[in-house]
Amino acid sequence: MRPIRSAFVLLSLALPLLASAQWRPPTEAQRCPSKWGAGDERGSGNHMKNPETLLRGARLIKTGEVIELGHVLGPGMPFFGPRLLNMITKRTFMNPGANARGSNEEIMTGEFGQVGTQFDGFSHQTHGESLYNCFKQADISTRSGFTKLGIEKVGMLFARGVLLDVAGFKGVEILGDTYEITVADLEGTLAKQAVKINPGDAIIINTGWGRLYGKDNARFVKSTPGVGTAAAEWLVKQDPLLVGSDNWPIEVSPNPDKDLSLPVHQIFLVVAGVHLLENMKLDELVAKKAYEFAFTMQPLKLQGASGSTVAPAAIR
Ligand code: UVW
Repeated sequence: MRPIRSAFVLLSLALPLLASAQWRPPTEAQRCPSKWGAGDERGSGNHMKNPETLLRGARLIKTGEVIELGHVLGPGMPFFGPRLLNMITKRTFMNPGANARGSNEEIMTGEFGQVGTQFDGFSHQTHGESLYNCFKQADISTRSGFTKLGIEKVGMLFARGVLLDVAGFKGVEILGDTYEITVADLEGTLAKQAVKINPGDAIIINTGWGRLYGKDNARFVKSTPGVGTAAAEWLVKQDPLLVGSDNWPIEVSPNPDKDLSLPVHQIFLVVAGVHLLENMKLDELVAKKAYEFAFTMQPLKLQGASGSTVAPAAIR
C-alpha cells in the first residue's frame, strides 16, 4: 500500500475510536425540548402509552415460566461508594386475646433509590445544573424530593425484553475489567442470537460482571466492563423502553477518556431520557439462552426520588 493511502486507511480505522473518546454533553439548545415534548417527565417510559409495547411482550408468554432478574437486598451485597442499607427486625408485641397473635416488623434505613438491583430515574443525573428536558436542579429539588422527574411518575413497565449476551458473543464468561462494549459487539451479538430490537423493548446486556456480585464486591465496584459512548448512542437510536445490565453503571468504568465521569449516564438519563436498570441478576436468563421474553417491573412509589430498588422479572 502507498504511504498516503495507508495513512488514510489508518485514520479511517481510528476515527470511530477518536469520535467515542471525544464525546462531550450536547448543549441545552441541542437536546431540549425532548423528543417527547417540552415539559415531558416520562422520557422512554412514554412507550407504555402505546398498548403495542405491552402486547409485544405479552405475546411471548407461552409456558408461564418466571425468571427473576433482581438480587436479594441484604448482607453481602456490593455498594457504590458510601451507599448503605440497614434492617433492624422488630419483635413488636404479643397481642392480647385468646389467639396469642404476635407481630414482627422492621426498621429500615438506606438509599432505597440507589442500592441493589436499581432503576435510575431522570432526577438521578445532571449536566451542570440542568437535567432531562432542561429542568433545572434549583427549580425542582427540595429537602424532601424532586417536584419534577420523581420516580413515582414512572409506573408499571411491561414490554418485550431482549437479552444481548455480549460476554457470550465474545466467548467469555466475564468481559475484561475495563472492556468497552462497542457498536460492533452489540450488532454482532444480535446477529449471533438472530434477534432484532423493536422500539419500546427493554434491552438487557450481559457483561458477565454480575458473576462477581456478592462474591468479590471490591472488584465489582472498582471498575466494570460496559457500553462506551458510541454504543450508548447506538442504543438510544434503537428507541428502547430502558437499557439494563448486570453491572453497576451499564457503562464501562473508568471511561477510556480520562476527562469523562460516567458519560453514558448523561447520554441516557440527561440527553435522551432513557431509563437505566443496574445490577441485574442475569445468570439464569443467560444459562437458558432466553434471548426474548416478557419483561416486567415497577419502581417503588417513592415520591420525588431519583431512582428505586426494584425486582424485575422475565416471563416466558
Ligand atoms: C452513580 O450514581 C454514579 O451510579 P449508579 O447510577 O450506577 O448507581
